Amino acid sequence: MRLQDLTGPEQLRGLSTAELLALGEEIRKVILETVASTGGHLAPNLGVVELTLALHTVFDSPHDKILWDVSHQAYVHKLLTGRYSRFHTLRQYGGIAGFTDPVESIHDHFHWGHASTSISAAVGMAQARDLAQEKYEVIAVIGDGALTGGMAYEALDHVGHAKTRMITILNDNSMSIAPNVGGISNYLARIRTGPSYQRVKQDMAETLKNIPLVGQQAFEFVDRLKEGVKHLLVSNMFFEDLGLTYIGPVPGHNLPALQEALRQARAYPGPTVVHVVTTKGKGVPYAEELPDKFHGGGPFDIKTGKMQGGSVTYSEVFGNTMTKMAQLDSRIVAITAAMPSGVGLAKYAKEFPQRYFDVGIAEQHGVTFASGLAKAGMRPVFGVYSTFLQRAYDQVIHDVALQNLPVVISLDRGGLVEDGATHQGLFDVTYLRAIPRMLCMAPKDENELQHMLYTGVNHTGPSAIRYPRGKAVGVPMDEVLMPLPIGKGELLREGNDVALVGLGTMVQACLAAADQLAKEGISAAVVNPRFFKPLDADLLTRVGRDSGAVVTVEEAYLTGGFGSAVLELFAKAGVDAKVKRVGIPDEFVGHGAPMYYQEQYGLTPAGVAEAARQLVAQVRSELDGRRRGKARKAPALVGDVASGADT
Ligand SMILES: Cc1ncc(C[n+]2csc(CCOP(=O)(O)OP(=O)(O)O)c2C)c(N)n1
Repeated sequence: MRLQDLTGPEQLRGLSTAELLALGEEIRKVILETVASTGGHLAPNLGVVELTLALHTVFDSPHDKILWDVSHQAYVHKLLTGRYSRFHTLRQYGGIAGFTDPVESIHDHFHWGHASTSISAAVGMAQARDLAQEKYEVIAVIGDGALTGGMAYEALDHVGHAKTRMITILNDNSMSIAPNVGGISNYLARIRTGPSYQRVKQDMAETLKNIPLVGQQAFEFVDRLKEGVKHLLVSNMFFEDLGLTYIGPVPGHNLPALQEALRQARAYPGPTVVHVVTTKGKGVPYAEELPDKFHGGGPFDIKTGKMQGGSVTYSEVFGNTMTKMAQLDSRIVAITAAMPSGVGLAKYAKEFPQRYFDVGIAEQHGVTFASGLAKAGMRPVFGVYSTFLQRAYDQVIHDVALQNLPVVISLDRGGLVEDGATHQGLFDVTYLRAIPRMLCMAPKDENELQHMLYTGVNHTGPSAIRYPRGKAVGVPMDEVLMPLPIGKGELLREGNDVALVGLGTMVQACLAAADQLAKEGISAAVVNPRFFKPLDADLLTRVGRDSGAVVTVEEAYLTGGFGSAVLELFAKAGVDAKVKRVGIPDEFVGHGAPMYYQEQYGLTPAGVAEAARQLVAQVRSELDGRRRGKARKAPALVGDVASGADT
């Protein structure tokens, strides 16, 4: 059976072990070739080839429900469930998603990309099944990294208590993105390296030398495996005391052993945990060697694994500034929730191991842990992706802002990202600016980012800085870090027909739009607000009054966002100006290169120029109308202008 002929997992069930393993090798090849050209999650998927084959041969998807935690490791599942022909479009605009998505397949049950949710959702489905007196299996597949997230424990606590029939597969490769951390991780390591697992692994390796097998030999082989797997049922205090039956550890690249363990789990009436030991990056030497680097990322050279280098990124500037600040100030400490490389803290971690904390995939704990550090005199900086901070919203409000503690939250990936709706950093402006006392900043370039970080750590209360993914602007960097005046923006360009106010890096689009408009005889002011809380009321009301037409631009949701803040300010100050807001409307934004969405939503120089043109035309025509006495005296118009760019 070739992958191209496979239309669904039901076809797998008649295949021999040798045929399935051959299919597995083809899957590895397809994933490697595709991810090398599209980017994506390589190592996690290479590690679950045999596990996914076992799941789809023992269970009957979609009748049985397989839920992938995070779901970045679901490429094999996608290939086995009829998506081979479109797989080359992985993560491209309009193509196959990088995560599971029910819109894409009946074999996918959730469109998610945040960690530690699968056991909660699985126990919910299992309880619903029981209430409806239906019969199917619910299986949550969760990595040891995702098992560091608190919600996974809340769910296990519930499962053990509810005694609901469901299977949790713990895919233990000892890695989160970086090497996994924490007490539970150490506990799993002790099981993996314990004598009983080592013996079983050895026995099975010997047995497997006999593959491919036929006839009587094959039966004997399976019998021996069953014997072997029986020894796997070692007592496991942690899971068993919670009320779950533990099976494992199972060698995760041994297909018959996996199948046997899954069958055993299926035969149990109550909740079970199957502990599977896998190798992240399995089968591709450079991915096995550097599973961290090949966890997820951009395209690379398939022969060497070399990724393209490039200009400096905002994450690197964050990391470099942290190092610089830590050298000057012994109170500086850095926190990450399992993303040391992603947020740019890897180098800092080497230089300041004592003042660096990887808390695991535990954003909630990370924020409250920071509050403790701040309370006791430190200046904690939590480097976190915008989308993952959503997890810790109450902790930011209740444990940091309400306590008025000097915690800096540095939000990377604020704005559009390739990964799609699960990972877009588009809510942060809205959710941060709603919090009293929160100082909210967005830099126009990397030089401003370093000064904002310095401003944050020297501020007496909570602060947040949001900046986008990827390449910085490429401006020269000041040697000396300086605190910025709180709540003060900068007027970058004078102009009296319209004011363009871009939040963060949208300032760059506004500057380019102003150049274009100047050629057309429209004089545009450009404002860098720097702070989206507090706003620079003096500057914004002045440009509003001077031009009577303001375009706000933000790579964030319009609902309650920066443009809304400007409208609130103008309403309060009685500024008679038309405001047109350019940003993301009230819908989820899919996967694919951010530039496609920037174009769609008008977040480009051309889009901003067009919004300004329309606004200026409207202001001029109303003025003309009034002059000609055709219009009745218009009431002061403060608010949105109906337009395509502001829906
Ligand atoms: C709430 C949250 N924080 C951070 C991440 C980023 N992230 C994606 S996968 C991953 C590591 C997951 O490790 P594990 O569950 O062991 O899966 P593996 O990739 O090792 O198979 C992390 C930290 C996330 N998806 N969700």
